Amino acid sequence: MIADLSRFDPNGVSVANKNLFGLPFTEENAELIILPVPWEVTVSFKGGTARSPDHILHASLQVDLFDSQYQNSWKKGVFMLPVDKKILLKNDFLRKENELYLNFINSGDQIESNKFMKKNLKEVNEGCEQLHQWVYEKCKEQLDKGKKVGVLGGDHSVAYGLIKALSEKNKEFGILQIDAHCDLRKSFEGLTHSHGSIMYNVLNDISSVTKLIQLGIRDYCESEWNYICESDFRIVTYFEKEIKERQFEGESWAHISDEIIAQLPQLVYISYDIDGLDPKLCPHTGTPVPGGFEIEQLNFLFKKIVNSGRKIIGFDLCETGVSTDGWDENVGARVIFKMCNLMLSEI
Ligand SMILES: [Mn+2]
Repeated sequence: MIADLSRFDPNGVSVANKNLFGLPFTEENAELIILPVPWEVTVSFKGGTARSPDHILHASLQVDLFDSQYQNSWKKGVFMLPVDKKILLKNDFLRKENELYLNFINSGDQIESNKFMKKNLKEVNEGCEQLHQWVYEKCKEQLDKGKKVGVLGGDHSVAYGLIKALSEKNKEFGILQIDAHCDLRKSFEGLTHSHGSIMYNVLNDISSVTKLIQLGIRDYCESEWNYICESDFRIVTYFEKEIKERQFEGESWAHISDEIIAQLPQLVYISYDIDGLDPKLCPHTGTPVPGGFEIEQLNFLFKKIVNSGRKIIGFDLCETGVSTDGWDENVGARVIFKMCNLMLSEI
């Protein structure tokens, strides 16, 4: 089914119609479906990202639809599914349980001696597994219909279900991860599905992911470093320090971008943790770290990926915070607009 755009004025003011960017599409006629996942159960520092999909939806009405690079992309249709209130309620409940648990172990107490806390941890871990399964099923349902899919978090763990669903349709693909953190912890304080473990879990469970390229990493631990070194180049990490130093020595970002792209397979999934950007662009993200990318720096790289003939098969945008002045959401809306355009582009 093709949407009738004859009555839609892309130059006009966007109308709040419950769809991203006020676009006039439905679940049936949109080529790209965005699944919002209001989930941040394992977040240990600043909360809020579970509510960012609704905030980004609101902020997205301010985004101009004209993208000089990809002028026709949005016309293929983007539709964001409604935020599932049951998932949000479950998130709120389990996040509290997790807080109790983290406070308990952070005060030095031993979990083995406390039945209640043991049960608590089990519930959190099981809840996260159920969430993965839910995301997987939702994404699979859309992929089976021939749709393209992007996920909007929530914390970074929400990407797992989409990557798993894509692995059943694509024998071999690479992940390009934008992040301040490696997210390669085997488990974090007993939490097997922590946002800090997402890429460890993906690599451990999903063999179709033949390459993980990480960009902008600037906060990581020794075990993550060792894991990368022992990965036999399945993981290639461009630490922020290394990128900046190469640039200080006079190397261009264009040159570094080409080097990154040459290592990517034909099919690419982009995992965009917004904390990979300079925190001035995401001050209310869960775990901000000084440094980071400018938006255009990444858009330049993404354009080169598309121009290289590689195909973007899916993406997630995660960890966007919620702010009183709407700034984080404003940035998030602009980032997801570009991601949609890239995914729907034809070169
Ligand atoms: Mn992350």
